[in-house]
Amino acid sequence: MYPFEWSHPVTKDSSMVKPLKRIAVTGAGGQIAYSLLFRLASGELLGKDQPIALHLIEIPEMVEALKGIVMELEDCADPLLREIRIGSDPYELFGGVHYAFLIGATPRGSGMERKDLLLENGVKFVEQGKALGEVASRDVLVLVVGNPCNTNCWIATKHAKGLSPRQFFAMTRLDQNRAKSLLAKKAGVGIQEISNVIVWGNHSALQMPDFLHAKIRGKPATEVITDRAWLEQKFVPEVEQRGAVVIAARGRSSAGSAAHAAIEAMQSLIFPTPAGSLISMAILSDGNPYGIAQDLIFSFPCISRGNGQVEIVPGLELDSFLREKLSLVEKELIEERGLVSHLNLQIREKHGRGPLSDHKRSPRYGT
Ligand code: NAX
Repeated sequence: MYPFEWSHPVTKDSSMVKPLKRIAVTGAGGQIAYSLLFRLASGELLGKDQPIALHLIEIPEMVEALKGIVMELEDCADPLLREIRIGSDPYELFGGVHYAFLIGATPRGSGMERKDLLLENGVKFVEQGKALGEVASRDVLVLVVGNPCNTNCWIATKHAKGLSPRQFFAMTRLDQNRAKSLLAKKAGVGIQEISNVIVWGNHSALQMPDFLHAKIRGKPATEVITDRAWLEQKFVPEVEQRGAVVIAARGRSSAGSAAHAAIEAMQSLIFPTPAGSLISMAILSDGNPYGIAQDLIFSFPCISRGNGQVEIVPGLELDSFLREKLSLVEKELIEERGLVSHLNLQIREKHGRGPLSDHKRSPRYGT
């Protein structure tokens, strides 16, 4: 029965000559995906002349529900959307994909320790990393959104044989946008007047939204907002806690803003960063110029040269406040890495089966 496939016959429309790009979305039945899929189908990611195929991946229990989403996508009659596949086996659904949004993850339940969450979700990213390594397009770009996204991304890089870890990114764009919006509000200027807002480290409550290098109307933010106490004691914690405050108000976690950030983040990978601008991107820390430990997925000030060629921008001066915050978030990521680095062993203990590298593909993937 699965994977279900739907395809729209290719017309002879001369504006549609570009080859199909395949976009995978995990967690496709969840709330972020519900805000994302229709925007992808309408061409917001790749442009109005780029035909696409959507590969929608869910846990087996949710695949039936995906059929409703397929119907809604059909009902949008978007001419760019040429094909939809749904299913739960990443080895099938990641086949030939050029872009992958890894959104699917289990939320932290009550009584669940951080360690349990890391283990629960880590298993999914072991298998998804392997599947991407086996069947995705060799130039696939992978954006990990599902939490804990930095460490999930790190896990996926370790299992994606045949792909470079430089093809994997974790999303800190929502944090960057939150910080940008808050600075604009405080300074009483339009969003377009704010630039170079960087969030360092982890997508967690220890992230470091950087006000030192942010600019307002081209001037350092600290020259426009001179109240350093506000920057350190209000701005930083407000950005760090924004996700929790949204949950408290809405009863659910950020979805529309997360989908928006996911589109912007993937666009930042695909297209070059405009001259003079910086983006936040959590990438492999190896060789970084800021003395952060190697082999972490850490958010840095970056530029993109396009096609996933992302470089860390060197030379930003760090004061003692920033340094101290960076060392805390670095420690957190090292701890997370330590908790999951024996994941195969823990999976065997928890699930009573051999390491995933040995076991056959499970049809109950993701449960
Ligand atoms: P939902 O619970 O609405 O949807 C998640 C979906 O993922 C569910 O339908 C579930 O069945 C599916 N899923 C679980 N395991 C899967 C697997 N192995 N393969 C495929 N699908 C799987 O959550 P939603 O609000 O959409 O959030 C998704 C993830 O994004 C969560 O981990 C959330 O914490 C994270 N977020 C990350 C953000 C970021 O900036 N990096 C911000 C927003 C969000 O909090």
